[in-house]
Amino acid sequence: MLNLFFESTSARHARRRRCRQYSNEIQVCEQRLLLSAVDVTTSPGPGGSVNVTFTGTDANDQVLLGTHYETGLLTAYSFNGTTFRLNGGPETDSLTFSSLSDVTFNLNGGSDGVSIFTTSLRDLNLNLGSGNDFAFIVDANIRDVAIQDGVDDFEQNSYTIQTFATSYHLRNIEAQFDRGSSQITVDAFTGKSIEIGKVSISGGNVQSVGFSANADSGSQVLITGKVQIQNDPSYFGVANVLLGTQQATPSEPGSVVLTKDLELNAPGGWMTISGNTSIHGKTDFVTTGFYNDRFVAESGAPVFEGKVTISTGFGDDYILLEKFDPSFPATEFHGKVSISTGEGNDIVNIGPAIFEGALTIDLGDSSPFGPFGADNMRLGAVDVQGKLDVTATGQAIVVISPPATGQAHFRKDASFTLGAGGVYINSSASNVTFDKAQVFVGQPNRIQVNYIGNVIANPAKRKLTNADLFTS
Ligand SMILES: [Ca+2]
Ligand SMILES: [Ca+2]
Ligand SMILES: [Ca+2]
Repeated sequence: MLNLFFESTSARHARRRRCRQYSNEIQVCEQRLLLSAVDVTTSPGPGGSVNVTFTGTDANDQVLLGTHYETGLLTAYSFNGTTFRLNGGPETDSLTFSSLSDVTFNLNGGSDGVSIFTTSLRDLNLNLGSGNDFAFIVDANIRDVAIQDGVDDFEQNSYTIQTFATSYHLRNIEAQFDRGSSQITVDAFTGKSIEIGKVSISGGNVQSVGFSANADSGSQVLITGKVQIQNDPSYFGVANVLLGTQQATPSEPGSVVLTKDLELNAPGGWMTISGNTSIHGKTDFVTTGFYNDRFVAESGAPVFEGKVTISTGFGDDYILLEKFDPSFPATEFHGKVSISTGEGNDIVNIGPAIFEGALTIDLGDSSPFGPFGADNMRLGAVDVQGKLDVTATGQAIVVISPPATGQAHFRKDASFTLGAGGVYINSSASNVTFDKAQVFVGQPNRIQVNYIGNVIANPAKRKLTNADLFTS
């Protein structure tokens, strides 16, 4: 029997080496035990191409499909020992094809991985089954990508579409996730672009689904159809969207461009729009559950060309349309903006931002027990060119406080109707301007407007209704 207490140093080291060897062998054994051949069936495709279906087992099937780095041939192979059996034939390490059309992966259980690179396909169907699966699509021209995944509650799946060497185009990405957490990421690198027709993601009884698109310096992600993320409202799944760019040099920013609508509709979620991102259709961020949701546009210079609707329901929600870095220009909203944060103590911070249309903010009801005991809203450097309408049924604190270098400019009527609380114009500089505004404050409660500094207005036209004015 091994005496651990009186073992010599050299004996201890030898034992550790044996243990390491032993555990490595176990790992290798386990890997081999988990592997089995992927069945491959082919059928004729158009123009002499073939359609291929890969059917895996509950092992960890990993398939690379693309131009082989040594032979230059279109090849299916693997780095983890996955083998292939073509149309019931003998097991082989790799298969070559002259040209492919529709390709389907049914990989069943296990942690499966699919990599598609430097090739052209017509339709790609990814059914990766239970387990934590991943797919990489790199520098590949594909017409339609259909994804079906999410079998167990705690599995995590990741789908990544990237460009490094060549700009390319995908017509549609359509994904259905039934359970677990799944993410689709699109990255454009090295000055190349990815153009995608439309993106449609549906979540069932999921933990979360996510979509992100990122472009580095000089690169572009261009999505010419609608981007829609929709989770079944009868469950509790959250949905996330992140659109952003990295800008190595100011002269060559990357860009994420959506030429049509962006829609997120889920029980809960967050949406972050940053960098040089523009959305030319409408933007909808609608959450219907009890989560603390977030809508954030706080860096870079995003542009919202169409109508923006943010509706976040129950929970303490955060709407942050502000910039922490003063060198970032104002976020631009070219259409109407409607923000509704429902029950809970919500935070709405805005500025610098330009609103070319009306800005409507409904802070809903608040609770004395949550953070701050009220809804909190702050308007910094804002240029509101349409009508401003702020309402709250509960307690709300509205602060207008542009920085000394900025302006809060309200060009049309401004209305603040709060159940309780106040509107505080905290500005030591002459930088809060109500052009020709009728500033209506408070109904039914009397609200205090505390002018600390100068408020430029047209006194002949400005009319404050039902308000106490304090000047200090
Ligand atoms: Ca499998
Ligand atoms: Ca899976
Ligand atoms: Ca909420």
